[in-house]
Amino acid sequence: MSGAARCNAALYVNRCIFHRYNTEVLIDMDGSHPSSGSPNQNPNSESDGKSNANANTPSEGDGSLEILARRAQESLSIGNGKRHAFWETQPVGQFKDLGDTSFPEGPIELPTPISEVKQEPYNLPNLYEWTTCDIDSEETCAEVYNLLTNNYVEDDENMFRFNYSKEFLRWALRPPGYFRNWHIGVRVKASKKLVAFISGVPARIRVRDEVVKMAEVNFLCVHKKLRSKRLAPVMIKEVTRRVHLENMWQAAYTAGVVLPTPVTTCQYWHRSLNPKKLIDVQFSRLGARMTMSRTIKLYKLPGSTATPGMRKMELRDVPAVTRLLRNYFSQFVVAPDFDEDDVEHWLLPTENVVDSFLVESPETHEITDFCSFYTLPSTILGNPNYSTLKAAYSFYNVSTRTPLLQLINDMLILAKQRDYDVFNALDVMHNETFLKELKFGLGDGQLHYYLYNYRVRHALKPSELGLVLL
Ligand SMILES: CC(C)(COP(=O)(O)OP(=O)(O)OC[C@H]1O[C@@H](n2cnc3c(N)ncnc32)[C@H](O)[C@@H]1OP(=O)(O)O)[C@@H](O)C(=O)NCCC(=O)NCCS
Ligand SMILES: *[C@@H]1O[C@H](CO)[C@@H](O)[C@H](O)[C@H]1NC(C)=O
Ligand SMILES: *[C@@H]1O[C@H](CO)[C@@H](O)[C@H](O)[C@H]1NC(C)=O
Ligand SMILES: *[C@@H]1O[C@H](CO)[C@@H](O)[C@H](O)[C@H]1NC(C)=O
Ligand SMILES: CC(=O)N[C@H]1CO[C@H](CO)[C@@H](O)[C@@H]1O
Repeated sequence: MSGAARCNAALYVNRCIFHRYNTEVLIDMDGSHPSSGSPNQNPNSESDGKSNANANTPSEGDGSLEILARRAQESLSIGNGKRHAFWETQPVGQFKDLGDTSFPEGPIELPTPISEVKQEPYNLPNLYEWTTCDIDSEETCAEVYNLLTNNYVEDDENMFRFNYSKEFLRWALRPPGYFRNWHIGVRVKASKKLVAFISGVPARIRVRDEVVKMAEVNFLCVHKKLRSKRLAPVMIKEVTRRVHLENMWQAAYTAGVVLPTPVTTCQYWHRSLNPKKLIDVQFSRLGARMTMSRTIKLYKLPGSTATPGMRKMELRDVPAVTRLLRNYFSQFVVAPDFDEDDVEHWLLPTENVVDSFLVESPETHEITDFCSFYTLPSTILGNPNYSTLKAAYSFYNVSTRTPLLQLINDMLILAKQRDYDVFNALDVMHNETFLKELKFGLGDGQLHYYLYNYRVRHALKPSELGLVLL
């Protein structure tokens, strides 16, 4: 496999992208950090005009023409080149309207009376039927889990596939006020086999000064054997119908693919915790002039955390953490509107699902800082030596007293102690200068954030976004 082929594995995560990184991005000859002008190593990833503008000229002779051709093609597809037979019919910002600031910010279509919402489900092809997936049932949860484990997001080279755990699915799908019938499956009528899934959960999301009740839509998955039959649009319409029936008219979702039209586009950064394994399974690569032992040394972390008063979050901390987060979120254009119930659900530690830590001042017992990550392992496909990649994904963190760098470094130490192989973070909320300091490397895919039936005047910078979807 050539290097060029290796470094453009844009896997699709709802995160909707899976992403690996090339350690060369991070490490120069003496193993120190690259300057801020470090090359963008993702020539073939989905990209928008903005990142193209910063991208370096491909320096390798091999493949650079192909890369340029693909870029040209991509930039065409961003305006008008690519048709979106489905998305062009939906109340979402359209590419042709990009840059037109005459539209008002807010809902694109006004709500209709609920009685006018279509009362019966959309038609599926004849062999299939709708099912509501009761995630409380061990049996149904296992069916959803198996569908996703075998058919959800993979990288381009089919080396990794997300392996969300059942406990994770139960957590992700049952936040306060969730609707059971927003967990939508498709079965084969004859065999009752589950072959597709889509879900929504309710959330209050603030856009500037407006708190909007939205559905967060996630886990869209169609069995590999049923792809490209236009099943996804029917599923998206069906979840939308059920959301409308609850008198909600907006949604938030993310995808690795470019659709009309992103509110913002983010990138993943990766911090190696177990560099040898990451290199062995080709999640990352040994830097050109690096040895394995120097790489291991580079990523080595202290055995214990540095911040006095750092501990796991407990139930009694919910009010203080809610206050910290609400105050922190107020600086972003788009962010969740969490109350104490939301914080208890989303951030109270659940083993192998979500981990949260805080700093309690040893003198005043005040809660001053907070950080968290969730657990999303991936199956390593066809590797005789390893079967699972254990990844931690940065969730929400707030620092008021402890320097953010120290706080996050402590979180890396805690993740390493818990045997994670890699720590992933999006470039939302904080900028890359900060990630580079902690030896994060830039990943190779992009994650696009979308709002359904809500227009924002301008695309946002990732740093203006305070929202993390699972
Ligand atoms: C995503 C997936 C369900 C799409 O199904 P498919 O069989 O490939 O595509 P279909 O023929 O059913 O539908 C194609 C339409 O769905 C849209 N679509 C594809 N992926 C989408 C996504 N992630 N989010 C929203 N719309 C999507 C396409 O843009 C297209 O609409 P358009 O013509 O307006 O552009 C399927 O590829 C899959 O299960 N992939 C693996 C898991 C995954 O990537 N899930 C999405 C995570 S965000
Ligand atoms: C997927 O995760 C489950 C735990 O949720 C684990 O038991 C299983 O071994 C994993 N599968 C692979 C192939 O990694
Ligand atoms: C598995 O491990 C063996 C022994 O270390 C090694 O020789 C082999 O290359 C590894 N296989 C893969 C696919 O990494
Ligand atoms: C990045 O963050 C640093 C410190 O938080 C800040 O000083 C700097 O202005 C930021 N840069 C950009 C481009 O936002
Ligand atoms: C919510 C928040 O601030 N998240 C940040 C936590 O820190 C990581 C870096 O490790 C950032 O990428 C996140 O944006």
